[in-house]
Amino acid sequence: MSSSYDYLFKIVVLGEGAVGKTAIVTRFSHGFFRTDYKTTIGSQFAVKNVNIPRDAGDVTVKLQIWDVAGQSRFQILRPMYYRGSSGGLLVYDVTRRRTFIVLEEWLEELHKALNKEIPLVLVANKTDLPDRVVEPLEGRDFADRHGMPYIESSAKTGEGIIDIFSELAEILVVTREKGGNY
Ligand code: G3D
Ligand code: MG
Repeated sequence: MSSSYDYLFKIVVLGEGAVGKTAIVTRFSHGFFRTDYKTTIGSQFAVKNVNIPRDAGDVTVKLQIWDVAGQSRFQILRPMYYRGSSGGLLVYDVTRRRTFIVLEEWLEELHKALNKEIPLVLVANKTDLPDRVVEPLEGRDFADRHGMPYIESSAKTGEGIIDIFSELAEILVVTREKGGNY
């Protein structure tokens, strides 16, 4: 694993319990996933580099991905994990409407903790399952209203998983290049 990089970003993964947050991060990080020493209070992180193509050559982005526990009993601790994050994933399960409905609450919790908005990607997960109830149009509409990209994924088949992280890394690099302070 390369230790050199051009940018380092902390990413938080948000969404209800069992939407597939851990499965997405595990799939993306291919075994580099590890359990944090704070596992007992429900958080893990993974580290992975992503290369962003640029005219002057690839830019290497190191992502430190925090997989925060979704259960409500951890709610009081989550703001601590949000601190210092540059971007995030907002994940729902397309087979459970409730996980889509509560997205606004996740956004609110994040913004309250950070006192600012950060780039996010909306992730519609479990698209491999036949019993889908939240349609692509609904997800796209939510993403458009909040100015974030919409990506469909399956941690099971791998669909969309790389796209999620390269899209977010690209946005973060562009923001940083423009002089943003994320
Ligand atoms: P969480 O971290 O958001 O709480 P997990 O969710 O990653 O633990 O996933 C919850 C359950 O959903 C797991 O099932 C996991 O295997 C499954 N899952 C996650 N992503 C997908 C997906 O894209 N497709 C399908 N079919 N299943 C998925 P178990 O049974 O292990 O609890
Ligand atoms: Mg999990």
